[in-house]
Amino acid sequence: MYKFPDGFLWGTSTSGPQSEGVEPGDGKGMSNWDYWFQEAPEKFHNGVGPGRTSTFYKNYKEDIDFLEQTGHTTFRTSIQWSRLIPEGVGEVNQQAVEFYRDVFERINAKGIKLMMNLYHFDLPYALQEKGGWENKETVYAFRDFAATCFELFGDLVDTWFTFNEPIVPVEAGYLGDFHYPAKHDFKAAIQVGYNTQLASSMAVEACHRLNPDHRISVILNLTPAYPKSDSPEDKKAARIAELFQAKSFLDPSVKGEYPEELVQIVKDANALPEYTDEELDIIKNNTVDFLGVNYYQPLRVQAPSHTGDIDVALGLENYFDNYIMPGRKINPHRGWEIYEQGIYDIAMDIKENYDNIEWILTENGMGVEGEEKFKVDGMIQDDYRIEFIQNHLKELHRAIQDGANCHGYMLWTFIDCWSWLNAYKNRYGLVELDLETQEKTMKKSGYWFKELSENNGF
Ligand code: BGP
Repeated sequence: MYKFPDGFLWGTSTSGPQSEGVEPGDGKGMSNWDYWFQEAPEKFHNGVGPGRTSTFYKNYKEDIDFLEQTGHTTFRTSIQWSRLIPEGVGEVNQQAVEFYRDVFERINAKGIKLMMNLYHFDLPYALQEKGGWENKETVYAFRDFAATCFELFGDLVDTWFTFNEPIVPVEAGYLGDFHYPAKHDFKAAIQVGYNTQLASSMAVEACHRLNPDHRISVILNLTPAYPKSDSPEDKKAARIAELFQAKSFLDPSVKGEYPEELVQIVKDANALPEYTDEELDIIKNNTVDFLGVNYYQPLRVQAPSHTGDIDVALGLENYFDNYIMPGRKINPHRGWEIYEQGIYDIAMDIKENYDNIEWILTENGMGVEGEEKFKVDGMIQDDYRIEFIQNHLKELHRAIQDGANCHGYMLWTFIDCWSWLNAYKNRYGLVELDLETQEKTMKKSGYWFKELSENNGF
C-alpha cells in the first residue's frame, strides 16, 4: 500500500487558454496564440486552433460535475488575461468577471480547493505588439492584471500562482520556434526571463498586500539534468543546463536572488538584462509561500559540440547538448522519456537546497495519440495511464518517506484539452472529449482516480 499523508490533495490542472475556447462577442481580446493561429494555422496540428477546445466557457456547469465524479479535492485552472482585460491594460470585461465568479462559486460549493494561475503562456496580443515580455511595460501591466484578479476574485480563490512554467515561453519563443514570436535571440531571451521573474515577484507583493490570508507561488517545470558521463565536461554541461532551465526561476522565486554562477555565464555572454537595484530589491523581498512543481521528463545532457567563442545565435547550444539515452523508457506518442525517479531527485533537491519548502506536484501526465482505439464498450481503457500515475506516485511516496514536504498530486489533465502547436494530437484527460460533438465520457482512469483520492493512496 502507498498511503499518503492526511489531507494530501488530489486533483488535476488545466488552463484557461487550453480549455475555455474563444467565444467571439463575449468581449475576449486576442491573445498571442489567437494571433499566431490567425497568421499561421498550418503550424497547428490538423489546423486546430485555440478556439476549438473543450469549450469550458460554454459547458462549465456540466464540466464541473466531472470534478466530483473523478474525486478531486483540488483543481487548478487559469484566468485568461485577454478575456478579463482584452487590451492587456485598462477596461475590465464584465462578462468575464461574471463567468469566472460563477465558475469559482460552483467549484467552491463542491468543497474543492481552488488554485488559480494567472499566466499560462497567454499574453494579450495588444501587449505583444508593443514588444511583449521584452518590454518592461508588460511587467507593470501584469502586476496590475494580477492586482485586479486579487480584488475581483480574492474571496473565492484559495491559492494563487503567478506563472506556469515561465522558462517555456523564454525557450520556445526566444530560442526556439514553438511559441510566438518564435525568434532566436539569446539576449532577448534573457531579458524576457528576467522581466517575467520581476512580474512574478511584483504579483507576489500585490497578493500579500491585497489578500494577506492567501498563499501564492509560481509553477516551475523542474527538469533535473543528468550528465551523460562522469567526465568534467559532461558534468559542467549538466550543471549549466540545470542553472538555465530550473534554477533561473527557482532561486529568485524561493531565495530572492539569482545563482552567482548563472549571472556570471550571462555576463560573459554579454547578455545581462536591463535591470535596476530597486527591481532586484522587489525580487529579494517577495519570495513565494510554497512551490508548484511540474514534472514530465528529465534532461539528458552532454558537453556541447560547439566550442570556441560564444555564438549568440546558438543560444543554449553554446553550453550543452541534449542526448538520447540508449535504452530509455519513452512515451512513444509524445516522445518524452519516462523517468519516475526524477520526482524523487527534485524532492531531495528542494529538501536539501531550498530549506525543504512546502510544494505540490502541479502537473504530471501522459499524452496519448489515437486513444479511441483503446475504447471497449464505450469507455477508454487507459490502463497505461493508471500505471504511469502509480509509478510516479511510488517515487513521490518514497520522497515523502524521506522527508519531502509535498502536499499534493495534480494530474495533467481533467478533460482532454487543446495543447499549443500539438492541438489535439495527444490526449491527457481523465475524461474523454469528442471534439465534434463535445460529448464527454469518463475514462477508466477517471474512475480509478476517484478511488485513489478516496483511499488517499493505492
Ligand atoms: C506543460 C504545460 C501544459 C501542457 C503539458 C503537456 O508543459 O504546462 O500546458 O500542455 O505540458 O504538454 P503537451 O500538451 O505539449 O504534450
